[in-house]
Amino acid sequence: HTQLRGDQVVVVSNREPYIHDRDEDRIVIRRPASGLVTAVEPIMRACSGTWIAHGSGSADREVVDSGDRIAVPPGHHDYSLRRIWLSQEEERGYYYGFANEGMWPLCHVAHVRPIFRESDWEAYKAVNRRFADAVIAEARSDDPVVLVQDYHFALLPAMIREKLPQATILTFWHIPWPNPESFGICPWRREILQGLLGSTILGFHTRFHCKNFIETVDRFLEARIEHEHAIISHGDKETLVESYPISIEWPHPLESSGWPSISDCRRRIAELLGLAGETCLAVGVDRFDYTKGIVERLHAVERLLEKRPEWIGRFVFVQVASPTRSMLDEYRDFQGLVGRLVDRINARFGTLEYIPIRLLAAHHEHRELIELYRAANICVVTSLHDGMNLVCKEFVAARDDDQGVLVLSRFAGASREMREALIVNPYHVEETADALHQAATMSSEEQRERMSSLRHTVSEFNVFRWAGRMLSDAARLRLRTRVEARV
Ligand code: ADQ
Repeated sequence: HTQLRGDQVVVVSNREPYIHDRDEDRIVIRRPASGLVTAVEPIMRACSGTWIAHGSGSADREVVDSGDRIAVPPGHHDYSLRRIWLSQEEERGYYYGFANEGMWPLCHVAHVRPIFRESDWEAYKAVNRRFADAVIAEARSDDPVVLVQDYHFALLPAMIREKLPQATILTFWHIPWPNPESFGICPWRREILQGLLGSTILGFHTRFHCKNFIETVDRFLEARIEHEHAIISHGDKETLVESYPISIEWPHPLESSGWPSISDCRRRIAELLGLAGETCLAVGVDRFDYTKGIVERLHAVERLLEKRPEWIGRFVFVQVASPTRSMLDEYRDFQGLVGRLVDRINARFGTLEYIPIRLLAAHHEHRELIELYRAANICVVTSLHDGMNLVCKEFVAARDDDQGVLVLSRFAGASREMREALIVNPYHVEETADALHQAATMSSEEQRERMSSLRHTVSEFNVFRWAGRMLSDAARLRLRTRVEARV
């Protein structure tokens, strides 16, 4: 990040990296289950700057100073977190409404119909305006570097650009971008595209999403597109559309303090879940979201037990799912549906001693997830559509023994890089069930070959590389703007 030394970096995201909650007379600090925070926090720790986010914890207001700021991480104080307070109404319209009932299903094309309410759109615009005002108030110069995160803030880049024309605005879209036909159903498609084109750089995880975005602009806006360099000119402004596959920290921050041995992890998890000695353990870790393919993977487990009864009593699948967006019917209904499906499969194949599927519907600490990843024989990621997916990378990072098999959906951005996984179409139950069997019977040599190659990829293309590439592109464009201004 040295190329931006001396420049001010401001991050905007909906979710905060640290949440302060009141637990009777104590304040507890939580880290949210979010791929975005996992990915962006290391940059902020390295650059020290300001992170602007929605203050959502019950004790958040008690710990900030009069500027609504707090130095984080707790005990380290590397950068400053500025909290924006949203009313319930704002949160309902902007976050639950437009962002999560409109944009999220719109971009994931996961057969959940997006809902577009005029009132949600109004709230979305108003909240984007509030965050833009906060960025402008934080700016100490006319050209800060602003990192805008995700689909909650599609309008923010143009709003910032209007007041700070010299700012370098890097917008990263953490979810997929659909094709023009799919995106075109959004009533405010033009406003959203124009908002995003306020960015200096617009990043997606894959080239495929970049291509979809460029085609969407081509279809709905008057813009000049230089296909060769992926540059869109709209008005007098240029936006570079580029792919930056996100990743995780490597080495893992918990690794330095020494991980418990694989056999200890295995013993503890076996004890916790009452597993028999020879059990093949498969795990899934997700937010409890309908795009993650949890139902499809349960069907695959059921099919495995049905077509290969030798696994009954010896194959256990653990699904860790942290409840998310539970305010929305779609999410509550989905949690209910998964619960009923698990009960049905367990009733069909389970006995007093054997429970084939364990659903742990709760947020887990990172070290608990590491323990589970290290205890598992198989990690199952079957997203129906996923920008990237970090769980598969976390699993690989946790396996310094070069063992364990990854079953990965071809519809997760990660499948483009992680070729040595067993790649499946999650909609194809038979294929996924067969992949589970293949994983469960894979020789230790083959596991080692695949896993060491995956580990090489993730260690090489880690989150520092993601941030580094984006920031060095930003530095290059800043330099060019300065040179051009002099001419
Ligand atoms: P998410 O949809 O949140 O992220 P993902 O990339 O898998 O998906 O990240 C989830 C994170 O939450 C992981 O770090 C995981 O460990 C953690 N997590 C999940 N379940 C948990 C639980 N029960 N308890 C504790 N932690 C849990 C969005 C996009 C992705 C993209 C990321 C980053 O949807 O496609 O990879 O942003 O860009």
